[in-house]
Amino acid sequence: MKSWNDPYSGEQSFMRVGFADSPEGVDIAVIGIPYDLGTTGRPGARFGPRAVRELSLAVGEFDWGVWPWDHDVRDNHTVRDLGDVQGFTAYPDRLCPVVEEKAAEVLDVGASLLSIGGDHFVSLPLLRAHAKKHGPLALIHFDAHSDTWVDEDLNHGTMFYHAIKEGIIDPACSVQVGLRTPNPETHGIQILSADHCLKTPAEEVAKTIRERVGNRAAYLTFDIDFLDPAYAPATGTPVAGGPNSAYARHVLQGLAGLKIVGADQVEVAPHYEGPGQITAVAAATIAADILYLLGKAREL
Ligand SMILES: [Mn+2]
Repeated sequence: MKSWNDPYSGEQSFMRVGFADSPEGVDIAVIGIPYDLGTTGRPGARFGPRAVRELSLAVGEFDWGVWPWDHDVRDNHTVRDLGDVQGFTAYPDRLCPVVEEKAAEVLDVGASLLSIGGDHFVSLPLLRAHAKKHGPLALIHFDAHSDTWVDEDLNHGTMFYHAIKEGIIDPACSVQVGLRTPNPETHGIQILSADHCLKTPAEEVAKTIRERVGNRAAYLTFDIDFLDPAYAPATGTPVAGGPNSAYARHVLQGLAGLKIVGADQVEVAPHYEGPGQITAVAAATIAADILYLLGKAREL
């Protein structure tokens, strides 16, 4: 019988899907990547997975699903939380091999992967694993920052430059949404700036993204600082002048039907929250929408 669940008690797996030790038999796996040594601004995103999981208990409270989706993604697909990837706490050089191996383990059984960061650098090993399986990917990137700085340093502002250089994302079918910091080089990626978003209906932005990506295998990455700091203050590098969480959700919901083969939600640093845990509420809701998109992609 369908019911609801107390959001303040019980096991804290993502949206209460339950933990599993192995991706065997799983359609969509969720992992946490508690890493923040790639951060250039305020640290603390290593606490992100815990905060997002906690608030996901409220987002996933109802067995009927998440509004306004007309079904429960947990009914259509076996979703399990594989817990946090560990083994790199103070060792940045270990992060990439450890995360890439965990992601490959999930992708090898044919499951899709939703990762919760962690700072944005974690996207690099995730992209490497997905590109190994699917070839060069279309990147759908929500962020205040381009993260494509031309720099040999490996941090959360350079990893998409490295991904382009490695040939694991294809700029010609990639798009960055919400940017509002100087980015001298686009590297051939289409940019839909925050100002463009604020002047353009979400449905139209979603249509532009759909046209850009086409039927390519896509990787979706959502930095919570895409949102204005009014809606997401608890993040490493907040930038004023961004869209709100309703707008973000509308754009995401407009991407249903794209072949999204993997995704992450990153950069929640919960110690900068004000009252109400609003950043984690937004992040958990957005992560739930992304989970639906991964489910929809598996139904294509
Ligand atoms: Mn950012």
